[in-house]
Amino acid sequence: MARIEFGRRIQIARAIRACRAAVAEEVTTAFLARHPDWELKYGDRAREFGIKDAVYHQDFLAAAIECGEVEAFVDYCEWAARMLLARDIKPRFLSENLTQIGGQLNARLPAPAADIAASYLRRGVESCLQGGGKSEAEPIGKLEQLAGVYANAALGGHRQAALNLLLEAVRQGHPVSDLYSEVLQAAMRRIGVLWEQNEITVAQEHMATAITQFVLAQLYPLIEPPAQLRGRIVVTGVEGEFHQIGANMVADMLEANGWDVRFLGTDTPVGAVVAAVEEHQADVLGVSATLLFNIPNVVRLIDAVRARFRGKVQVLVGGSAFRLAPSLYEEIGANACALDLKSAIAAANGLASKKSVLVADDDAGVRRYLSRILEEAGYEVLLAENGKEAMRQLRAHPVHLVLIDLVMPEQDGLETIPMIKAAFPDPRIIAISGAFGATFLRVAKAFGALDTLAKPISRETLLRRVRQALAV
Ligand code: B12
Repeated sequence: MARIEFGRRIQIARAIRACRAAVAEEVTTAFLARHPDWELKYGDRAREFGIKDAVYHQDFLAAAIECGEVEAFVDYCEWAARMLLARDIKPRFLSENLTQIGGQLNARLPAPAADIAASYLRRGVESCLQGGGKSEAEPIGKLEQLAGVYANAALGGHRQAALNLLLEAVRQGHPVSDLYSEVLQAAMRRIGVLWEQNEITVAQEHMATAITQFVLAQLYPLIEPPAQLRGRIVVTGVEGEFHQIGANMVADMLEANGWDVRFLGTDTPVGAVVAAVEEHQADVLGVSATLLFNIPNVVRLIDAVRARFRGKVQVLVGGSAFRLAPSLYEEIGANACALDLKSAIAAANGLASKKSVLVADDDAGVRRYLSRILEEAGYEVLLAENGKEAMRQLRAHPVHLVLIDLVMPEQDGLETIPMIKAAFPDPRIIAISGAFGATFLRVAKAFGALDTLAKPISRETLLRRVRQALAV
């Protein structure tokens, strides 16, 4: 299926959210009428939980559609099937509910939206009927055994013992960053699976989480930040998100890498995050989201940050919500995305070194359009209205990439490209030209342009090709 445009996906997700409560009521009432034994077995909770679950299924459905990733919904259905099975509820009941939700949405949404929802629900039903697959497996690291012992200590409520295990590992020379990812993260994921499989109580999970937060706070003073400052960053979990440990680890490790960090914890309201970014004069905002259905809040936050600071503040997103939606961050206007501790630090460090792009075009409207998109994406933009001015700018500033129009007065692009190549070895060149410029663009490549773009140029294409050119 062709990828549906982001704006359209948001509309479909909104339409689902708008009717999810009514759909949940209908589906649960019909379900209990078909299975009267459920009310006998579970009493009033049958209805209460039925409605809650049906809302939940639709929240994930809407979020997966918004992300444009059917696999994200499949992942959710597999997880839900495993969860229910561990509580003696067969996956066929889940698939029955999903099918009924499909029927209700079909009656309430306009046909194209209903078809999309139906295609996601079909995949979800297939996956849960196959039994829900395996729980998330943690890659086996060298500290795996320690992670197991730590998880047991935390689940047993042995706070001091849990801390001692890690302090001993520090004494043995293990870097704190390895202990964060290979022991604490691995243990928390293991604890998640045990909770999913109904093998531990919610109280045990809460206790283990509290112990891990305590241990993190004891390890933090052992971090020695370098003297040189890389930049200023605010890190927060998005509004609605209660998972905090991942963002906390990222904040600590950024500090260990020379960032001046303000960590806001999690579930921070959009306005408060914007105010904190302003107060801290942050170069970067790091946003954490674990649950897929919190993505709309990430979108709201990024929109607010863009409205207030335009491209001055770069946005780095991360957390499990992005695991199955690798290209989502670009669509929602973030500058980078990372899914684990090491790549989070690498991505933030990458954002710290702003890349500069020179846009040379004689059309003021085109210069404005391209520079707005590039600035919002975090690039520093220089402008020139002909080849001569472009050469002057290149002599005055370090430039990583030149976007150059081929037909310009005074000195055109075809003449300027070989001059740039001869005088400046560094900048990559992307030649741009109007609809009839295909031949010009071919010649531009022969003259040394790395890539070419025919106008009109969409935001997505521009950002993708600029990023590709800068990565060479
Ligand atoms: C502890 C926990 C909770 C605690 C969190 C408390 C706290 N103070 O943090 C509480 C009890 C609040 C909780 C609640 C819920 N939870 Co919970 N929870 C967990 C658990 C066991 C551990 C989370 C954790 O700390 N992981 C370790 C950290 C280090 O990993 P991480 O968050 O992924 O972070 C890393 C990366 O993602 C990345 N990263 C993270 N943030 C950022 C930010 C930036 C900027 C960058 C660049 C990178 C980045 O780097 C981090 C380090 O490598 C997970 C299991 C799991 N697999 O994680 C379930 C889990 C996430 N929870 C789950 C669920 C379902 C829930 C609830 C819906 C349960 C319920 N019915 O109430 C609620 C939802 C609450 C909400 N609205 O947010 C499911 C999610 C399933 C799914 N399909 O989405 C999981 C996977 C458990 C499971 N296996 O079933 N939970």
